[in-house]
Amino acid sequence: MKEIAGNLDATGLKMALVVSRFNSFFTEQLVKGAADCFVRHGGKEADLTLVRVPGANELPQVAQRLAAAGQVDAVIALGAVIQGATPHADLINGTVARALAKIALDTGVPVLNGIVCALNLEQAIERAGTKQGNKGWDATAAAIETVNVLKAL
Ligand code: INI
Repeated sequence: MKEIAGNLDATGLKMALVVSRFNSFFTEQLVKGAADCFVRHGGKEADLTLVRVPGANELPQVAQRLAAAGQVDAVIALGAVIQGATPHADLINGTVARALAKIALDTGVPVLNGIVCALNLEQAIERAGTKQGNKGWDATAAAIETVNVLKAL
């Protein structure tokens, strides 16, 4: 059996982070986690581009522009949607997740969903650098692996 897998080497890769200002208490932690992951895996901080948008709903449009421009190997969308803060949380999560996945398929550029979807503040805290890790870090590791597995195909 021939097995193909992507490694976690970010050397020479360029990535864009798109981050929402909404719930910035959490999303800024996701940016830190994403940059830390990228650099720890051999990427250069100078090869990261950070783009800010108002909220999670705006992530797909900017992610689409960045992916279609072809200047980066992957786009990582970072946000935090917390239930209770809005009755629209489920709608935002579903709509944005589907849109990000479509952009990846339409452009061929990996677009990672690094959005914390939490039922409450405690869950959000757990996913932004405490008990459950850091969703920005996880999405970046997945981005590196996905870029490399596509290169290996
Ligand atoms: N945006 C978020 O990123 N997280 C949220 O929890 C959130 N809530 O709760 O409403 C949120 N709303 C704003 C939304 O993403 C858009 O910016 C806004 O609707 C304008 O399009």
